[in-house]
Amino acid sequence: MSGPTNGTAGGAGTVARPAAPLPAQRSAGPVPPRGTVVVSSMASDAHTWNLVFLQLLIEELGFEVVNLGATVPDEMLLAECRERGPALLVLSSVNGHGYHEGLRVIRRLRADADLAGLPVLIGGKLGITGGESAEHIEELLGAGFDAVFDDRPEGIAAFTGLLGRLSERQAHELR
Ligand code: B12
Repeated sequence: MSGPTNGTAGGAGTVARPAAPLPAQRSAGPVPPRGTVVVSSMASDAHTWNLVFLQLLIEELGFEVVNLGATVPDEMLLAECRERGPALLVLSSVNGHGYHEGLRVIRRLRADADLAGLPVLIGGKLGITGGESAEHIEELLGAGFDAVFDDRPEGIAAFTGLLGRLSERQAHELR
């Protein structure tokens, strides 16, 4: 059989569909953003789709997102946070160094007079063995993270629930 089938507008594989508005477009109106969230990886991590995923998810929840991208050196991360004064910093790591890098970065953030009170979350594949150990998660929390999201299916729901309840003011009250 030749010729276009239903919905086919052009050559092979080109399918025309009515443009459905994205959820964010549907609610586009004079709704002020709920605050700025900085999303970042840490110095060793070259993965990027985790960051794109987080940006879209957090924007969907009504926040403005500044995505610093992959392999962000500590100094740059701290400088960006100082300059932008976000409501929240979300760190993502999937390459297996997240536990070690997370500890280093949160200690630097908490030692910085300007950033000691910034709410900071971390998540992803934080170790090399799948689920991170309870001891490591406790250590990350003890070093200053406000929440740690291990790579489990319920992690995204918990993260979304937490951000869904936050306004900028509430984010500052996390600590
Ligand atoms: C694509 C890819 C790469 C590409 C990345 C390209 C790019 N532009 O991003 C390249 C080839 C560069 C790469 C390199 C490496 N990779 Co790689 N990579 C992958 C792969 C196949 C897909 C990752 C991806 O894009 N997923 C899609 C995104 C949307 O999902 P995600 O990253 O899994 O993130 C999800 C969750 O982790 C979670 N999440 C992430 N961050 C956060 C943060 C918060 C707050 C929350 C709530 C949730 C959350 O939400 C996301 C959506 O569900 C995975 C294997 C896999 N199938 O997952 C390996 C994988 C991540 N890579 C791995 C490794 C080991 C490496 C290397 C070290 C390999 C090497 N020896 O060189 C290097 C590291 C380079 C570096 N310096 O970081 C391992 C990590 C092992 C671990 N942590 O246990 C994986 C899991 C493969 C494996 N099974 O061994 N990689």
